[in-house]
Amino acid sequence: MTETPEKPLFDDEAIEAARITFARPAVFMMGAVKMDGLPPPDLPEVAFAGRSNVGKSSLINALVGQNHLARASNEPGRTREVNLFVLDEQIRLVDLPGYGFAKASKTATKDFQNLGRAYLRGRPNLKRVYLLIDARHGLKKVDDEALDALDLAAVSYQIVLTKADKLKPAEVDKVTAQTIKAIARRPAAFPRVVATSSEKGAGLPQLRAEIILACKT
Ligand SMILES: Nc1nc2c(ncn2[C@@H]2O[C@H](COP(=O)(O)OP(=O)(O)OP(=O)(O)O)[C@@H](O)[C@H]2O)c(=O)[nH]1
Ligand SMILES: [Mg+2]
Repeated sequence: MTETPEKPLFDDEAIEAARITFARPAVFMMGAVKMDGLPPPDLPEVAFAGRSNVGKSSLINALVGQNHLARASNEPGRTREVNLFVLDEQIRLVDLPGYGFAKASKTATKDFQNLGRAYLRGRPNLKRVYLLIDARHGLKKVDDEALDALDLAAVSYQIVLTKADKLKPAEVDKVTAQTIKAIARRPAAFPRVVATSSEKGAGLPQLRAEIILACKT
């Protein structure tokens, strides 16, 4: 068996171990509005970033199998703080405010987006950022800007496609391949792209395994 960047390859054991960890209790720890309000960097963290409404909060809920842990909503700009959740007392999952959203007051938007940026640049225990992209839309200009910033800050990130249930499997494969191609030369990008559906569960076992692996390294 060879590993190709298109197909995340984890053996059954890794998938099962990740499933067990994510089935353990996940609790809300805190919402921080300032960098100095964050807890000490004493546990590995993975963060979920991406455009407003792309499905960050929903994905966290789906990964841990709890519908109401992170607040998901139809209303873009729902998550305005850096929200931290602790899984099994060993990994922190971090829900970041979304970008590319213009409806809130300009200053407020700027404030919470700056906080997201500061978090991404300045968190020593941040193991990986999951940059979420709506599978229906693929990478947009505003996403490229986020990727530029992550590359510049040398923060390791991996692209996760969301809402795959809204597309046919062949279309999901096509967007996945296009995305892999688009990030190939980006220095801080992880080469595997995971297509997920928080609604239907597709891709979640692989993503759980990716997160466990990222936290071990
Ligand atoms: N069909 C489908 N809808 C989804 C999926 N994930 C999220 N959604 C919907 O997309 C909308 C936004 O989801 P959220 O999880 O709140 O998005 P967010 O990225 O946290 O948004 P902000 O906090 O505003 O940045 C909600 O109406 C969700 O129900 C999915 O996998 N499939
Ligand atoms: Mg949210």
